[in-house]
Amino acid sequence: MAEVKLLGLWGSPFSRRVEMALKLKGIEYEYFEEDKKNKSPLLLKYNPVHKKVPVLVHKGKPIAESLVILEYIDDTWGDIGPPILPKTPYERAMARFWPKFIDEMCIPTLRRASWSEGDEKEKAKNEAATLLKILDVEVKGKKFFGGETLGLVDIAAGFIACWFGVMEEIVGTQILNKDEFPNLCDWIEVFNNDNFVKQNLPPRDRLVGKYEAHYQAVKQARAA
Ligand SMILES: N[C@@H](CCC(=O)N[C@@H](CS)C(=O)NCC(=O)O)C(=O)O
Repeated sequence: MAEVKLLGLWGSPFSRRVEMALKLKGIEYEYFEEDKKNKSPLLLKYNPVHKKVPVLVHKGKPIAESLVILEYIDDTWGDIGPPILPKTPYERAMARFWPKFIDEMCIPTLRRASWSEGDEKEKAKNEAATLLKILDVEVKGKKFFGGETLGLVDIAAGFIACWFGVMEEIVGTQILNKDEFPNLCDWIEVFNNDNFVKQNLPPRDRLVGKYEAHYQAVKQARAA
């Protein structure tokens, strides 16, 4: 039995974070693809609270929530591969602050800005622009959020670099554009073209198909 197992979903930005961290560290793991509509007994057993992927199982012990898992990986295999979190207390605090901002504020707003309609959509688009501007200022003058190398904040912000771009393409918005967010767009280019990152993002055409189907389903539900 593998010492490290990952229960994930190929198109999930959260399980991709964990895959990226494991690969960055060079940790071997056994991957189990879940089915959202038919969750495995393993997932229900190991993440009874949220019943969501990703779940990392290390030596039989489960860890849920992607950001918690990323820290666990860095703590457990700290001396293997590049660090995911910085070393000093202040830098570590900041490296935790931004992913929380991304998960609690940016991702829900960017989703609403994409999938909602009418007034709700317009309101979400404005809110999204305000939040993206904050990240644009934060990344100004840096290659990655943490400096010269890929770290926790970049891995967490992958949703903005990859998934949100696909969502914008499907719904026909251009909230994230170079004129308004030049620094964030530069970071996206660096992130998406990084050789390591590229190998660990979902295939774009498959993601387009998944989100197209999602958008159709949202529209049908609205019309019903
Ligand atoms: N906060 C969680 C979010 C995980 C999450 O939303 N996972 C989704 C896939 S993208 C899931 O498993 N959804 C199943 C469901 O909602 O039933 C994390 O960071 O791990």
